[in-house]
Amino acid sequence: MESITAARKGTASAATVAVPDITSGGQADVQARQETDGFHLLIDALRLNGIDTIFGLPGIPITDLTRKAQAAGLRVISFRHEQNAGYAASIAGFMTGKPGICLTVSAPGFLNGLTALANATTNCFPMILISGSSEREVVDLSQGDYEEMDQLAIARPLAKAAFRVLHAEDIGVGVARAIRAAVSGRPGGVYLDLPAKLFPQTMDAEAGGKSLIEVVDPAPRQIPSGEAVQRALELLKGAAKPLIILGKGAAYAQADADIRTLVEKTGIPYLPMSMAKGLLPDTHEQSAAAARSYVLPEADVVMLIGARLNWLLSHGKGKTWGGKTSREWGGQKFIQVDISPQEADSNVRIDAPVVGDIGSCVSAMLAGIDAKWPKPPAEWLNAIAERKSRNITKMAETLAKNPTPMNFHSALNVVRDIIKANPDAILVNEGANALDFTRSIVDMYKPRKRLDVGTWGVMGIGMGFAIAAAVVSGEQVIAVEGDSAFGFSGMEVETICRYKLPVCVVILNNNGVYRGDEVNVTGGRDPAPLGFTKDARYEKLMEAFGGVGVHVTTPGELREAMEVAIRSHKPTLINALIDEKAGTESGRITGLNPTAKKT
Ligand code: OXT
Ligand code: ADP
Ligand code: MG
Repeated sequence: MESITAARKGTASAATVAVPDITSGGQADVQARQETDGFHLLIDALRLNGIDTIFGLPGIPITDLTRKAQAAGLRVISFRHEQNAGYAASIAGFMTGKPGICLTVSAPGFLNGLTALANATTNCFPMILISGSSEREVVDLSQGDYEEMDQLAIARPLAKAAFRVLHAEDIGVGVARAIRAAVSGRPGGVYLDLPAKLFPQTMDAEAGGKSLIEVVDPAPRQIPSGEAVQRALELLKGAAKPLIILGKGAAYAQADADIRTLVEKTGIPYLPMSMAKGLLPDTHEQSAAAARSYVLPEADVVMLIGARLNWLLSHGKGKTWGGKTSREWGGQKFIQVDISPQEADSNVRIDAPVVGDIGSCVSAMLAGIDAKWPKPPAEWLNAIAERKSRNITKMAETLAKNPTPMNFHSALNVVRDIIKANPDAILVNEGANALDFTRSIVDMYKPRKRLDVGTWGVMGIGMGFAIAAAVVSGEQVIAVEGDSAFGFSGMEVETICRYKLPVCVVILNNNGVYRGDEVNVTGGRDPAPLGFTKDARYEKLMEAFGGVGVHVTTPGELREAMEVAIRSHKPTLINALIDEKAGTESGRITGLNPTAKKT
């Protein structure tokens, strides 16, 4: 804590504290230094703001930064590919509300991290990508520097904000601006460009300490207007078939108790978006998840809390919503609770926007809901209950089957039981069928426990999310992965083993993208584009690094392997063989996949 206290007092930064520098080990470094440098100022600035973990990958010019950060007490999680470190940082941001930090080397490392930064911005996750970069003078004259690239210009359109720091005395301001931009208002990805020359720049330690900023109130509450709240409540009260949709913004807001009270006090059925599952337990009697295709077109007033009317909600119109054609409005009235004032009317008319942070908005609404609040008409609730029970019965019948070979349902029935018995475990999920079946089969019981492909449906989040979830929470992580999805980040099982993380990866292995039974129609020697090596032994990858690998072909074997993994907390990879004919093309979103006319 010395450096934090010192920096707060504006006296000296970590570099001035008389401790041996374990990285260079020389006597010269053991003396009490009067100067500080860019390395130490950056570390101090992060620590001062409560950042305790860096996800990254070392190399020129940030190698020494990773060592010094670790020496200063930060947790440095070193990955095998920057994209995975970036995804880890972004989901750490979602889970904690503090910006997740990803650290990369210049040009190629930066670009590897950039996909994750763009994904963070798209998903409204707070993250800061800090990247070393090459020399401005050389880059700007295109003189061919080592890893030359104008990184700031490239990051700017993909980030919520982007900054470059050229002078050591500006590091405090740069970090403060990055933190504020990442977490205030609608959260997002921020880029911080640090040219190589900045790190060894020295300055007087006392002045350096004083230059740092401890950000006060980084994500200020945004109180909604009374008028907006009143308008929303009136619309909701008058509804015959009201519906609440909870999105990942509601999960992020960490207003769990108030959101639950709002749902329960009003008695309105709710639909959780994928990463909002568990905000209220999926088994809650007001959950309409099992009647999704009934409630969307039938509802007359829909209140969105932290969910956008994007493709995942069919843009609020079309047949999903009861429109006569694929583009027509279904007639619903919408209330939208969101921190972004620009979100309303993005797809259809929003009759009652409530702009503010969800915590403040929900508590303001609760203040206007008393014991006399009318419960939704019984007719509406009964109709939903009937649809739900029909779907749940159908699902139970399917789950009870035990086909050979194992299919998605029989495997996920096991995962469903395991999560029920371990509700604190965090479920990471990606794939197409492996994603869609898991979402509807595996109930979640607690908030922010389901982490998945999000707004972009991006493959590759798997191991990065799993690592961050384990690091941030210390809880058991279960990653349910399609075999294709796993391939995007599979090498990080080494990272999982190196840091001894309690991660159990379950690969639902159907030998390919969507299914594994396609053949090359030409009869040629190359395999079909969607098929993978048959019966690949993914579990050996985990064994190669000292983890536990298990090959299973039945639900019984899967159950036992998962139970052992959870008891032992050891890094485990279970390669679960699934019927290669079981999946459908693109899973539940086949309709988005254009196909050529048959010839
Ligand atoms: O009401 P109805 O009757 O309709 O029923 C619904 C619910 O009511 C019911 N339900 C229940 N019934 C009973 N009990 C309970 N508890 C219950 N709960 C629900 O179930 C149904 C379904 O409910 P759901 O899911 O809520 O409803 P629906 O209609 O599906 O919701 C619509 C959506 C849009 C909200 C939902 O479908 C959704 O969230 N979808 C997300 C889809 C998505 O993002 N997919 C991932 C991308 S696919 C593709 O792009 C892939 N790629 C290309 C690629 C990507 N993505 N990224 C990169 C970097 N490169 C390439 C690739 C390569 S996927 C992929 C790999 C695939 O291969 P894998 O091997 O990894 O995976 P496999 O497919 O397994 O082989
Ligand atoms: P989902 O994919 O679950 O539907 P989206 O990512 O589409 O969710 O929507 C999340 C929404 O939540 C965004 O519009 C974002 O502005 C909003 N949001 C995020 N955090 C907050 C917050 N603390 N308060 C209010 N709105 C928030
Ligand atoms: Mg597959």
